[in-house]
Amino acid sequence: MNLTEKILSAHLVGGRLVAGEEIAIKIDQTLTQDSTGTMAYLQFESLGCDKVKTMRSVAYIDHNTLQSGFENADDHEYIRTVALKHGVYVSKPGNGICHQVHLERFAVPGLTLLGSDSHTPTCGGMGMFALGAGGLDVAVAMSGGALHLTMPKVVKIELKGRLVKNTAAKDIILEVLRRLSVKGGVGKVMEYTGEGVKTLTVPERATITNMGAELGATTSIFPCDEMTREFLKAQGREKDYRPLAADGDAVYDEEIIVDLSALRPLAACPHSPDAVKPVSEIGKIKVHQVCIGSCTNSSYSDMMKVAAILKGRKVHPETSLTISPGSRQVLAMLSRNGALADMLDAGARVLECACGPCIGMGQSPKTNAVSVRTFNRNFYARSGTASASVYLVSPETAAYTAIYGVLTDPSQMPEISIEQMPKRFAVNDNLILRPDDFENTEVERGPNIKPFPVNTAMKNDVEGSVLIKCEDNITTDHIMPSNAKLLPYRSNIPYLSDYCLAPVDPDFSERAKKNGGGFIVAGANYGQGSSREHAALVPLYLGIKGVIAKSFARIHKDNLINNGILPLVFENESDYEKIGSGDRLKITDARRQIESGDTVIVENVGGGYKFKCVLALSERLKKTLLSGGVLAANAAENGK
Ligand code: MIC
Ligand code: SF4
Repeated sequence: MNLTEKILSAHLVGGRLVAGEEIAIKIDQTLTQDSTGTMAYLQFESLGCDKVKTMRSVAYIDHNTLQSGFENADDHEYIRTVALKHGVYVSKPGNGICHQVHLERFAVPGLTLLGSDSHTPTCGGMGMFALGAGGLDVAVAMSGGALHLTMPKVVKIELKGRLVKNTAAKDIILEVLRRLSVKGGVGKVMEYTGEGVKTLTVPERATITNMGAELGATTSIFPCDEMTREFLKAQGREKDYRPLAADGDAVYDEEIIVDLSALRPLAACPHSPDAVKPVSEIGKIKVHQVCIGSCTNSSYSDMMKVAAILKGRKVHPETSLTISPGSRQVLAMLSRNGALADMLDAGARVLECACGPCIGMGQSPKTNAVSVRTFNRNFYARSGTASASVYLVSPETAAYTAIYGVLTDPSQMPEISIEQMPKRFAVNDNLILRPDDFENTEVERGPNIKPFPVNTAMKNDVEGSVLIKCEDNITTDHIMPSNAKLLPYRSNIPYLSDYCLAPVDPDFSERAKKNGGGFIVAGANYGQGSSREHAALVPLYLGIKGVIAKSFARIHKDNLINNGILPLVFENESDYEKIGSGDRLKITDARRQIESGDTVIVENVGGGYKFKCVLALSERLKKTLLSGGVLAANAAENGK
């Protein structure tokens, strides 16, 4: 068996491990973060479960730590109290980014982890089967329910050789993105093997599994070996170690070979993580801002490399450099060993250990700026400045770029050598609250916590106008933008609804409201990126009945179904060309059509023609969809 099959077979509670079939697996651990967490816990409460049923559930507060008004502080307090009351650990603001902290303190090889954040696969770097999902799926898992998913294909990524001077783990995943694209991983697990694996530390592996999310992959995973033991030991958690690897004769659906020694520093160009080119080919473009951090590249060794490059040098006078260490553990170590002083002396602006600029929480660049970041996403307008051009690179490339003020190829610079793995990390868990210590916590709901919309059972005839026709690769950052102005309203769906699809068409929301809802038409890979369920809840609030696309990203498709919105796929892509914004669509006898097959006939009423869409779902998912989503189905079952 490959490693995926080994872990899945140990967690299987329904179905068979056959690619394309629906399976159900037991979830051992969950994580939430604050911007998806409020919804997840509101939904968890509505499921009526007293204490979480998982081995470990953790609520992180890491995304919106600006607290620019009471709204955000209300969200934090709701999360803290609701989590502790129900047996969930709380990682307080300042403790770090959920994925970095989870890797350090909670990840256990061989277990399953479900997180309400698309980069949950980060812990695959430690041999966990870790998946991102919408808040509702995480709420169900916390209440003891299984996770249902389509059994993915398993891709073997064989790493050969070792990285050469100043080339990094980030360049490995950028190379995979260059080859496979942002849709190349949909329906697949990326399983890393080969002699090159042994040369990579756990944080380096985590950089790779983290950005596997940008491939659209279900998850990515590394074996658990002596490197993993060393990391766990340095975290004081050696007892969690167990060796794990694919069998020598394991079978895979696809195979890819990456020769590490042939890799050179790469960059993802605007506005997509797969628009990858060698840094040397892009050339020495002028750079106004450099941001180092995010859950992709904020580990201790990443920071030590940056500090080593900055030591004794100066940030270019026309460039701003920000650094956000991934966790308080990392920052504390940098402050003790002098690396922090090297960063400050060079002119870096050191930010809080949080997501920060990665989700547009501050540091929006100036008009038409070039911003070079060690992050994982450079989607259009995500930085908060629509005219900015964002490039994604390794910490080495970013640090040299900050010094020279132009995009700089680090392989042309002197070799940096740092201690890759400290013998002992500075473990201090006093920002993690244990639910056992807070048994009698009362849930506090400030005025920012608003009820969320729940759909009703699907009508027999589903009708509406096409409200918008979008291109390929629409991200959830397009559907429901997130930035410093909007993030405080993650628990206020009516407020957010005014901004739905605004980066594509600022009038969309008004049109949807005027029409009393309708359909969204889209190209391929609709809903890629974030797991935010708000990209389904807000359209639901606006009366969206269905999305007709060439294809969908996994998490967003699940979120649509969970909320009773039809995710239809054009059977013939030529029908995408024919359809126009404003066309009136009708699905006659929708319930019967969905129940009886895998396709649905849609009538373009004005156009006078019909076309076929694919809706190949399991019986369980069809039932959920027809009931109006998971919570509506639950309420119907309980006779509410
Ligand atoms: C992101 O990187 O886009 C986020 C913000 O972490 C999201 C979650 C969210 O929208 O709150 C994600 O990746 O799932
Ligand atoms: Fe936070 Fe950015 Fe990572 Fe999302 S991708 S979890 S916003 S650091």
